[in-house]
Amino acid sequence: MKKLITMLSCCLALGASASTMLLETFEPVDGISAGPIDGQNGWVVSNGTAAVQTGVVQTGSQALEIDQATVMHDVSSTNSAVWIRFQARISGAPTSIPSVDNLSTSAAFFVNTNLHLVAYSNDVPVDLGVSMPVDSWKRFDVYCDYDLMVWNLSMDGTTIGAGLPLHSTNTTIGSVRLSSSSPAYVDQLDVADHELAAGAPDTDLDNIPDWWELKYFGGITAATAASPSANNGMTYLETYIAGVQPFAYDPFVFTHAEPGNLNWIPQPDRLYDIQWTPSLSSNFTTIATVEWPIGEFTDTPDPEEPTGFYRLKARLP
Ligand SMILES: [Ca+2]
Ligand SMILES: [Ca+2]
Repeated sequence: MKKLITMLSCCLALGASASTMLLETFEPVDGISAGPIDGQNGWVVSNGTAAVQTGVVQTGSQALEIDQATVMHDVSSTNSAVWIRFQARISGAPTSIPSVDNLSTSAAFFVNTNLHLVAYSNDVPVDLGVSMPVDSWKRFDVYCDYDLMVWNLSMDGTTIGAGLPLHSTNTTIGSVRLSSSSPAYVDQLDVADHELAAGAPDTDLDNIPDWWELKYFGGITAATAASPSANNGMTYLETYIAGVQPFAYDPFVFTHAEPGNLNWIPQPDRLYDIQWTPSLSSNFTTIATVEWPIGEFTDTPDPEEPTGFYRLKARLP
């Protein structure tokens, strides 16, 4: 089976995985009850016990506590790229480091006995020189690219491991796994086949996230945002915003199935200005703005101006 793994081991060992394929809040509203997680929402526990509790939470009223156990959830995707985000908190240094011995493991990281974050680069654990604080929630973002066979790891929006070689015999994610040898907490786990909204790590602050620069330019700061792309004169930044290819003609498409009804594929966090003009010799004016995840707009017919032209402008917030 396909496997990508995220091990949170207090040891946070992560091995990563892709629409949202898995969004787990550990909340009652999502069908999770306090108590053992095994068997709830498809979670499987091995090598110990892990339970949902109310004492230590990052968001809402419940979070998962893992203590001497491994927690796993299958995920599946047809996409070769996966974005994973979760909140984690440890309560002390681990007594031992985890073994990551599954050859189909794609990406994994953990906290070592010195509280340093360690990431797997292929089969080799590499100390990232970054400390995991105790008793403090930290947000981790993992980006895995199975085309390039590389992955990125960030903590609280700062990339701490970039372009790490990805060891996998698979072409996409199969599961997410979290384990810990001492009490550790996990909340707000989101696994998706698209960029997750809000806060994608952007090391050079050029508004193009690290994952995109890595994917198309081979390094997390390698793209020059304002340079013209090979796509119809758009800059690289504009191709990223529109969600189109930077190296080939790939127009942003919106369809017009019925009069006044526009449809397009929205990108995370984008705003879309719907602009209109009665004739191409006149300026376009913005008649409405809609926000991701909405990818549709229906105009109200104006009997005074029965014909005209629409334009859609994608932008960042
Ligand atoms: Ca929660
Ligand atoms: Ca950037």
